[in-house]
Amino acid sequence: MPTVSCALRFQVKRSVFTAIIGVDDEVGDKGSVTFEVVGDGKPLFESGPMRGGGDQRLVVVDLRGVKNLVLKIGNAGDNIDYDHADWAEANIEMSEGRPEMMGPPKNPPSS
Ligand SMILES: [Ca+2]
Repeated sequence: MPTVSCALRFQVKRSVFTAIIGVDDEVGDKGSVTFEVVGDGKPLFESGPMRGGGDQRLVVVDLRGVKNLVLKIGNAGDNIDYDHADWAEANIEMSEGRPEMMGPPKNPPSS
């Protein structure tokens, strides 16, 4: 399954990731995606397939002890047509400091 990843590195003990996930309204009821939050290689959240047309969820993930965070988007098993995935209002609340971006996605989407 093609995925796009965004990776962050942490240096603090306590942090929480929150976002509202869903397919962007600009594609109407088209598109299908999956969202995954991975901490230090372990899945912390998996949305399952989400479709366009208003399907959205609040995600709250405790990142206590996590040093490397990866946010992944998948095509939900079909294709990437209209897969405009949003991590709306994405926020990382940290006890101190700020996350460090680890670079561009390593696996760009393919059709
Ligand atoms: Ca799809």
